[in-house]
Amino acid sequence: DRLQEFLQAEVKFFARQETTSISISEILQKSEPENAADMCHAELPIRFAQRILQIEDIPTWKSCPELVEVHKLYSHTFRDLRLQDLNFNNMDPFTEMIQTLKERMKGVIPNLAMGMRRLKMEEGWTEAQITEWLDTFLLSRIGTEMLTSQYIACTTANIKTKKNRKGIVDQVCDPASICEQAAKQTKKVARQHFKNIDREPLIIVEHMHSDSRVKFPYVPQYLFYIMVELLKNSARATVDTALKEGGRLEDRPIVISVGADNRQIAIRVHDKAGGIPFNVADNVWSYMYSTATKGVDTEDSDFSSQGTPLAGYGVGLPLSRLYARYLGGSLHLMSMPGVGTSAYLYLKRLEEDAKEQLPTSVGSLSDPSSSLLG
Ligand code: W6P
Repeated sequence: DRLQEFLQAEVKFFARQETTSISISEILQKSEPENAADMCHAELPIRFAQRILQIEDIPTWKSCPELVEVHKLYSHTFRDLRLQDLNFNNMDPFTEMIQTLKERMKGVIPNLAMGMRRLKMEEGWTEAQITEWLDTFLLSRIGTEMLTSQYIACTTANIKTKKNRKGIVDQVCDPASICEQAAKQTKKVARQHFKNIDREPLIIVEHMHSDSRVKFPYVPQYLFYIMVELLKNSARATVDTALKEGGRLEDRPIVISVGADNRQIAIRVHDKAGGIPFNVADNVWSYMYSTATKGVDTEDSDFSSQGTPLAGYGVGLPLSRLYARYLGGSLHLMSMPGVGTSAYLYLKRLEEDAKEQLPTSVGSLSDPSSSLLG
């Protein structure tokens, strides 16, 4: 029908627009509901339209039911965004629409994971193709999730809202404290997983600046997610290795160090779990495996996924790396064969440096040099 045709043209039109990367400093400046709404209103249609075309860019997407489903969710959302006016005299309808679309988008990641599995099996997609496609798609999703979460948080601010918070951003985020919380969470998950056997790994957070702790403006939930994911991997490998090779868990402490200069925060998670086997190393950043489910003992896979909202799809590590990259940071793993593994997380410390890193173009699979946005 005509609305459908109109919307298809709109998708093409919006997908061609440039996205605007937002920095933490802009997020902080625009924390009044009207400003946060403006950002959503301006950015979301562009970003959703680009994802719709990224799906359509897969030649066989229509024969993949999971991709058809994601396409439907994104199209539905794009339509809502285009049909809903933003009226500052009554923001309720807009707020309701944002809340609805946030809810709707929750089913996207399991569908994408299943869809990619199908493309791998039926179309012979390679790991590298899948990783590239999902990195692009999910980096954008982190951004749209951030915008909608920030809007809702700014709109529903109340007395209970912690001071120093602006929406989802903590202006004095304390990385060492987040590391402590993540360690606590990981130990809890380990206890539940290993039942009554005493196999709780020792996790130490080194404080380099105990008197004047490092603080920086950041979204604490992103850092928490990354830290829990890294610690779960280290903890699991530590317990497995201690079982296999003998020795006490206390002799294999997982040590977290927090360092910083004026411009960046650095966090290292160091384990003595024997390193990452070379045949596994290539898969660490794959969405199709997780370090826990990659191995033979899939019955333990719930350990790696517990506490993450993306349970069971092995997306924890690659998604952690995307969260790091999203605001200009990076995540690296270094393995010492036979010894252990160090994860290095770097984050931008200055609010003007911590800027969204968004996908700029969608590389076509059939022609890597072509760009939908070029
Ligand atoms: C390991 C395997 C791994 C993956 C990710 C992070 C840390 C570790 N340690 O042995």
